Amino acid sequence: MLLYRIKDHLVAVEGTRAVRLSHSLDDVFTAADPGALVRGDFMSGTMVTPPDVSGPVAPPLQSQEVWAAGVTYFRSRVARMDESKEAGASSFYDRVYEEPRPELFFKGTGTRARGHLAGVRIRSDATWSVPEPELTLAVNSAGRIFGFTIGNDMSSRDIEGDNMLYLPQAKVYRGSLSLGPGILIAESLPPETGIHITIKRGGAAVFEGSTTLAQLKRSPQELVEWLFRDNEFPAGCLLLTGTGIVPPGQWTLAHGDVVTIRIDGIGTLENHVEP
Ligand code: DO4
Ligand code: MG
Repeated sequence: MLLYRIKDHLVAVEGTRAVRLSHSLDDVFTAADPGALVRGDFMSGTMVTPPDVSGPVAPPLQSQEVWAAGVTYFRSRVARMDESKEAGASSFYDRVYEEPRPELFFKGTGTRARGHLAGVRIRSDATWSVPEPELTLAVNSAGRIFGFTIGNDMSSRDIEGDNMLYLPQAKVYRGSLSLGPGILIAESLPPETGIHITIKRGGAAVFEGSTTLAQLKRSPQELVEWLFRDNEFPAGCLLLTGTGIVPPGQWTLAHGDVVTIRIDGIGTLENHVEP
């Protein structure tokens, strides 16, 4: 079942049946068993026409914070070590990939998140920018994973590579996050689940990449346990699980590029890079 935020309410879709729910996303993220809440609501709610994902869809969050994990795939470790070589920081990435404690950073709240078919941005002071296609966990206030969506962790590689202390600026800026279109209600996904990205420029593909969840070094549950350690999320949270796809070398995004991320079983998140 997929859950979409449409205007001020939620619509759940399963097969050809679409139902307007009586609960809000905050209700879902704070329920002890969000899946049961949504399924109960789905049985009794009003049928509506299915959401039109050929048009813009609001990001699937309300009061939730959005966090992100990093260097959780070997590909990300290699790319980060390369970009930070000159700053002498490459061993930090190697260590965080191997050590028990993961990299976790705050990415934003609803005010910073963009939805499906909205624009994302590259920083005006960055010269090397990439999208990061990431499986994103929907986690309730008790730390229970109840769903999955698609996240784009837009990143300025030159700024992060220059100095690791610039990470918040490389990662958190206007238009640096997109999410959606819907949340797949499920507690786990098979390891063969594919994550795919295509970037188009002037209508032609200029970068394509794929990975699978089998390449994710840490389990979603492990990442959530670290995130909730000595922390609390009264409205639940969304957690991006890191990227396993990084374009090669100095490849950079440009204004007008269209970034399409597909995750098997969840859907397709598309965003253009704003001028
Ligand atoms: O250390 C920088 C961030 C890593 C990241 O965002 C990722 O691996 O996805
Ligand atoms: Mg990332």
